[in-house]
Amino acid sequence: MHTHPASPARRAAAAHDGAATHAASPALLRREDNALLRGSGCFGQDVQLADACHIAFVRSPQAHAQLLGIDSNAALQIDGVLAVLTSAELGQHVMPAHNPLLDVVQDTAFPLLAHAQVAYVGQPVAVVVATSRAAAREAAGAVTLTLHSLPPSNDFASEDATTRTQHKSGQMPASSTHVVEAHIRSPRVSAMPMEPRACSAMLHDAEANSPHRITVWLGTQTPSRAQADVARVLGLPTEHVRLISPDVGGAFGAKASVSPEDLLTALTAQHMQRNVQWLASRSDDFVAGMQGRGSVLQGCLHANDQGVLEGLWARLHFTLGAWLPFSAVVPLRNAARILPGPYALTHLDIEGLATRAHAAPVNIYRGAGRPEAALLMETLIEQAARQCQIDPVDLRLRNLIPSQAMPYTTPSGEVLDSGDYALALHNACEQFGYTHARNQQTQRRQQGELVGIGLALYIEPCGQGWESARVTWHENGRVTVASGAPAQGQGHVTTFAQLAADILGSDAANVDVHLGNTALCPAGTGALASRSTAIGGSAIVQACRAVLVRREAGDALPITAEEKFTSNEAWSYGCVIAQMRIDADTGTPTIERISWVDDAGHVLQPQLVHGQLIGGAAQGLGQAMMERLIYDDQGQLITGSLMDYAIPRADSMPPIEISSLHTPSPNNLLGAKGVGEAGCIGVPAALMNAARDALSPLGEFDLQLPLTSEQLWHVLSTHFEKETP
Ligand code: SMO
Repeated sequence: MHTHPASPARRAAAAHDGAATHAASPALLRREDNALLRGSGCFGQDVQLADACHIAFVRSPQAHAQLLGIDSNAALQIDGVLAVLTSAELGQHVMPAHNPLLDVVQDTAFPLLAHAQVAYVGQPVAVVVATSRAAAREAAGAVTLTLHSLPPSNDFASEDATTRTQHKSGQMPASSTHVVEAHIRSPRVSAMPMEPRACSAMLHDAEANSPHRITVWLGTQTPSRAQADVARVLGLPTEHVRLISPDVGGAFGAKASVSPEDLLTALTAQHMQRNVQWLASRSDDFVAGMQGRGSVLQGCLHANDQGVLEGLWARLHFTLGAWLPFSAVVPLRNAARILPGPYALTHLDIEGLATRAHAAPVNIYRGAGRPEAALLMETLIEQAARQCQIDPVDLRLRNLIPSQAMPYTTPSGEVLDSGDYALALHNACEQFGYTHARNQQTQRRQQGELVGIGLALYIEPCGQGWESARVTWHENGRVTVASGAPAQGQGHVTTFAQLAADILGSDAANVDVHLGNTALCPAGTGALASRSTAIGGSAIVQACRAVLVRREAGDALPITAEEKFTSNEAWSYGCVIAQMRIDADTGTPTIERISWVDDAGHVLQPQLVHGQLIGGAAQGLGQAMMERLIYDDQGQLITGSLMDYAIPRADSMPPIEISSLHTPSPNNLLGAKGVGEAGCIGVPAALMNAARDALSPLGEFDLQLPLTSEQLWHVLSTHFEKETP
């Protein structure tokens, strides 16, 4: 069944088989898709406000400089330009505070608009207001800044750590039979939602019969927090702001926290007393959108002669941007707390720190620290297996936390709720045909091919805290579900409607779902950290049950119940096995196939879960194979367009086989766990291990992400030069 594509024709056949496994059956139409596929969705650009003016931002061309002057005269001559606003006109407002999960040292609050100095290329310095978007953009280019350059830092010295975290337990062994080390760089990447950021602000008459003074349309994962942020900057009570997150063309963490441009759109509307619209260009998002990853991961793993792990030492260094979005410290916190992944290892010495640089902000990005933990741990595991000369599957089996130990409290205090890690590994091996594949690998190696098999196990904690839901059973029999968790492509409307219908004994077609609108939905936490079904779904269950209880007690329709559901994290996990061939002459890597077992607990909508897995795998593959943002030593982003920054396309995708386990989580009413981030967590680590395994007959190489043909060619040619002096 698992043939190796020896010829292009057979490779095509294999790819076709794989494509067939992508298509889940039978086809379920998502409620969302009819409108979205026919072009009648409402994305940021589709919000059209009467008599609106448009804005564009004058951005800093330098990474670090004193701002001595802003000359708007030429810009103001351009037809249609209404104003050029600086902090002198709009006031010296600051960005909201960061998430208090980790103590953060931040000397000053960061300004919405630069004044006195600039701290990254792309930082907004002034707002150009015009009657058309084209005029605003043209005029932004005509504003001249007088800057006195200062030396930029691509990493503020570590004495200036913005935040630190540590987990220590047990005694690190003084000596072990086997000690392996890894030093891995996880480059910054762009989240690259298909839809760039967009924000529109509409003013309301004070006399109108409405509590709202302003409505803001913003594609955000956290409408309630954005509503509060806008209100604070405008000096309004929160309830005077209506925030609507319309259809959103992808978010991935990059739209989890407000950006200066979002708040400046609302502020400009208030200042001009006009409706205002802003639409980011792809370039705007490259230079000033929130980026992801960007860390250096060092680790040292001790094992005895039986391959039993005896200790893990790790040092994690995340380089954040010039300012901290709300969730900027979350990746560091996650990476440090979830090491050593699914392994029972009690001797830990883990320290992490985050520093800042004169660069665009870094925030959570699909995985948010979990990929970093998996990358470091799984690379070390396979190095240890090679050094111990134990098969990497066997070595893992000797160290995985057993299912009987669940719930399992890790040395860092995390409580893994449920799961059978060895079963995921076993099933993945079976599905991949592991023994057969290793035999084939041996034969191909004898014929001179460089072919590798890489495994990765991963764990995916999926959010804790609360989410809200309001369920109304109307007199006409229809049901309205309003959730605090909005959607950015996940299909929440489909999932939530079916969920409510099942509990109320109704039909999903009778259920209307409201998301992402602070006027229609209860205040919520938002859609992030793979938590919407587990926590947001449980809130819907709770509200539906409350409605049913009152109905059974004889209450007349309509009946409304609003509930919050609070829970601890549910821990998804899985195992990815990847096979990669590396061309010995050119270094070109070919991912031959990926086999994957994921456990997302109880699954409500298998087809939507499948879509999440495939999408995450594509982004994980992108980070592993091609994506990398590069700043030069002047702090200029030299990969600021899709000409210089590669992202995966449909034809980058190898055949992927996926199967699932369904270990329910005891932590929520649905037994559900998260799934959105799994592909970004497991896939890069498996691909890294496949590449290292492919080259292992030649030696142990310090490969880094992305695994470009250039890097692999360089490693190979350096190696062969040494071999043949
Ligand atoms: S990276 Mo996610 O939006 O927590």
